[in-house]
Amino acid sequence: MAAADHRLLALKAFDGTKAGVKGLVDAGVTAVPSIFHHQPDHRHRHFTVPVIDLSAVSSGRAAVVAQVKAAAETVGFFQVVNHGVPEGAMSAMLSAVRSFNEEPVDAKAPYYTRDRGRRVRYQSNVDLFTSPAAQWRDTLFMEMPAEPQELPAACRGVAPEYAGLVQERLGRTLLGMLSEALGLRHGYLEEEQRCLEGVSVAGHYYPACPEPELTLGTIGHSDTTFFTVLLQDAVGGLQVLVEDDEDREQSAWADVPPAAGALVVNVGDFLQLMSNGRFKSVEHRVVANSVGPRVSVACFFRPAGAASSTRVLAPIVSDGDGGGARYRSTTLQELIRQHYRVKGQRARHLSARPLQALNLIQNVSLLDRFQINRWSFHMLFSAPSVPLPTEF
Ligand SMILES: O=C(O)CCC(=O)C(=O)O
Repeated sequence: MAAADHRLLALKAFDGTKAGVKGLVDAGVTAVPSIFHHQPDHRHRHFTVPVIDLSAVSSGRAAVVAQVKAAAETVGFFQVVNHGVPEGAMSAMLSAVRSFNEEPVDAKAPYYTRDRGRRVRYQSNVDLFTSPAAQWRDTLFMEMPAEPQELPAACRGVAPEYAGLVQERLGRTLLGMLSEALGLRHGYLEEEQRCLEGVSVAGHYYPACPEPELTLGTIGHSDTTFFTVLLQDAVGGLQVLVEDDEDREQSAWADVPPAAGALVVNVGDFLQLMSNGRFKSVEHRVVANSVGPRVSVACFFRPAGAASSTRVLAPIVSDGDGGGARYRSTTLQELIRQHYRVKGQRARHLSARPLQALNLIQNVSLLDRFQINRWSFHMLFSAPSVPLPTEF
């Protein structure tokens, strides 16, 4: 039997258990199955992702906006403390995701699905059958607002409340500051651009891994969002790709260590495009760990509603140098299609020609594809079009 057929059988067998990576660990695996093997990428550097204290907003708003602006324009990531989301809600959310994942397989199986029409989906690896290598992680994905009966009991009371707090208390404050950082009026991104109206929650569960150097918890990617708010427990493993402006080949992964009470914020692709490249949507990943489980909860802010895929996104400000539009207008649908194309290309090149391809492919971001007046990477990404996932 050809290797590809073997792999497909292994993927189907894994998916058919509906038990995810947690099921493998519970079954006592001591070696990471080959479907999870990734090419190693050990480029690492020290870099301190800024921690911004939002309690200072009332006394010194301009200084806090300046910190948010500096982080959004450079590394694209920052942590916030004193953000208004109570620690009790954060720890309840982490516990709910952990409890759900640690329920018996029979209790979780009804939620295990690849049906993109379902607003609540439990699965291991959304791109299991299209990605060259699977990731050591299971995810419970919940689109908000969700009816209580749609949600697993462990998350029923907790997830909607947590998502609402992140949206109302932190999201609104952040969008106000990001608007001001672009020289726009405070309410612009929320009211004119509707960047706060759609939120979905991904509860990730990363079981302890017997051979962490062979796999990844989450492959390097940027987010198809306006912005993302991430809650992580104390285990660690999140890394951000820090680029060297002088020499992009020197880019390397830097840890985003858990900080007590903090939430991690990152700019997504949509905001990079709308900000005309002033704000950066940066690649990040999660390394696998022999310690675990690790639990994290991402709140993704992206357009909501039935018509969202045809919504057109366009630059709303001049670029930082007073120039015109750096990106062409595009629909959300097209951005997401490209997101998957770039992700697939990158992963395939990495597994074929690791080092040479690493430099070439990792220097290309999704939004390079939409740039105007710059050399386009069209030839590199002229792969056939992929079906459009509704989940990102
Ligand atoms: O688990 C994490 O820390 C990161 C998850 C992530 O990157 C994502 O959900 O897009």
